[in-house]
Amino acid sequence: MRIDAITIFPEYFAALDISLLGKAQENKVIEFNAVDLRNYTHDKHKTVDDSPYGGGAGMLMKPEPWGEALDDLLKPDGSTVLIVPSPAGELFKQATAQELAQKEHLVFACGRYEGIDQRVFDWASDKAEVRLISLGDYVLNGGEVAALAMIEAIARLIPGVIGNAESLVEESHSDGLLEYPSYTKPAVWRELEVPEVLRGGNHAEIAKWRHEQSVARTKAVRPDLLP
Ligand code: JDQ
Repeated sequence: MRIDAITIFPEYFAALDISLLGKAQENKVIEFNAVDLRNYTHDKHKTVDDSPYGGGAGMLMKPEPWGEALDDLLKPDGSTVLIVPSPAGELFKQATAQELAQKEHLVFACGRYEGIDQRVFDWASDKAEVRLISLGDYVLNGGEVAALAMIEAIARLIPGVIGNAESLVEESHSDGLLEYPSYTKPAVWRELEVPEVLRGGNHAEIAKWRHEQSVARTKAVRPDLLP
């Protein structure tokens, strides 16, 4: 998979060179590229913002640099998915990550200020699949942090990115419940004991206990996830 991110802050994406995603890039399993939007400006001050028509506080990103960047990056065969992090988008879910992990080419359009001129997406919509996606119901300062979270959630589903493929199999069996509590050594730490059932070797009992813990936790903090 190839992933491009258009941004005025390409430094954010240095995080993708670390750990599992860094290894996946070295192994050519994913190719990642942060593109500086200011490279597509032509004035001395590399201007990317302007005031909004209709008034209102704050600035918007002007369309011309976005148009030139997308002219460069969108595949001519229409196979690119253009992802626009936005508080006004559909909610990003694990199912969204699974769907996007099947694609050949993703471009993230990371806005700043109050967002990007709407015509950029109207224009792109017959050259790419355009998806406005929200990371959650809170407001960030720009699209970069949301893009990083989405890229990590998507990339770890690509075969060869996660060392332990068993982790993914287990996740897919968790039925949309929250994780059960986990423990490692020592068996007693600061007078707190690891639950007895996990220390015996009864795997059926352990699976039953973990499922009950998952259901109880989900009921307590995320009842919306239960049927
Ligand atoms: C941008 C902003 C006021 C946008 C500019 C570009 N889930 C999620 N929260 N926030 C974002 C995504 C997000 C994404 C891109 C962004 C926020 N802002 C700031 C400020 C109104 C709209």
